[in-house]
Amino acid sequence: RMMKRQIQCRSDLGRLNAPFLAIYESLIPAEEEKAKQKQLLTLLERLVCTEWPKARLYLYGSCANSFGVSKSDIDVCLAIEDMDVNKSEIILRLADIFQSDNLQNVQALTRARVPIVKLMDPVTGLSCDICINNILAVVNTKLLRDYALIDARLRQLAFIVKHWAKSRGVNETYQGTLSSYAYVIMCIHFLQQRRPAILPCLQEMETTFSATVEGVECAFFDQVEKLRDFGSCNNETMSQLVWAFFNYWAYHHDYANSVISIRTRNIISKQGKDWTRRIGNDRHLICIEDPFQVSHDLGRVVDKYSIKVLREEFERAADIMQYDPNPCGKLFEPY
Ligand code: 3AT
Ligand code: MG
Repeated sequence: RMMKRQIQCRSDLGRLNAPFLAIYESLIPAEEEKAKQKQLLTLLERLVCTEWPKARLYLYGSCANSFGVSKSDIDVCLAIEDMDVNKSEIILRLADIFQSDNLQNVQALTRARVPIVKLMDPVTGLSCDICINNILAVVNTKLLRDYALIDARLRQLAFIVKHWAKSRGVNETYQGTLSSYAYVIMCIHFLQQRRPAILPCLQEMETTFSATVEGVECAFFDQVEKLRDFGSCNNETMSQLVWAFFNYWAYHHDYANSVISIRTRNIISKQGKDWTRRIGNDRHLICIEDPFQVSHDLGRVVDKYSIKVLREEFERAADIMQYDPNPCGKLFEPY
């Protein structure tokens, strides 16, 4: 199956670049959305500080990693120094505080894998999820944002891939498909693999940023303004990259043996990580190494049914990119 096709890409890809860029542009959030996010964060900071004066709030996820499309919910992390805090108690207390300040749809989800408070702010119209002390997510948000600043094509490709995944119903972790975070890591890895490379490996360069979070050492080069020319030897366009991305995941990735790793800028072996068999619920059917929690496979949510769905969608997308006269229409067709 892997070698099913070793074909050349279509010759008219150049003509498809403008339509893909237009879709990308249409998904970018307006400046006023950023202002609303700030406004809500300021309100939440004021409320939280009355109870925990030393606490800090951080935006993370797509509202802060630059991969957020317009009208996304925002993700907020409450950082409280005191390490033996009981997260459920804090979540319940936060819900009380927010409820008495007229925030709407306040829900405390204390039994979720990551306990959160959900709310909707009627003034800005924004919905948000607040978690406690999830600092690794704040740090991986910074890593993704820094990668996006190196070459504009990462953000363009990731917007198209996320938009495709949402349209096709394969961005639902509770149904065994991949998170947005996993898709962005796949895009970074893909651009590290182009020849000449479009992205470097920030974790293999000199350390200019480091943080130890929950015993995990997170270190990488973050002076990305010095890397603005990094990808300039490669002049592949968006449509070529979209074509090649789907072609890779449809027909070239070795699902049986390979793990993609942006930490090492390489494809590494499942054997080396002992990800060759099912352990508990981790089946390792598509292996995507988390850049910091290296024992975490971001593909662990995928099961024997959803892997089929996912691979068929990659093949569908690759075939549309290869043969369809109007791929932009077909690619994002609701499933
Ligand atoms: P959307 O635009 O909301 O779809 P997002 O970038 O906010 O995309 P997610 O909602 O999937 O992405 O996740 C929110 C953040 O949580 C992104 C990342 O910083 C962190 N995160 C998500 N999944 C994981 C994971 N498995 N391991 C570590 N961090 C994760
Ligand atoms: Mg999100």
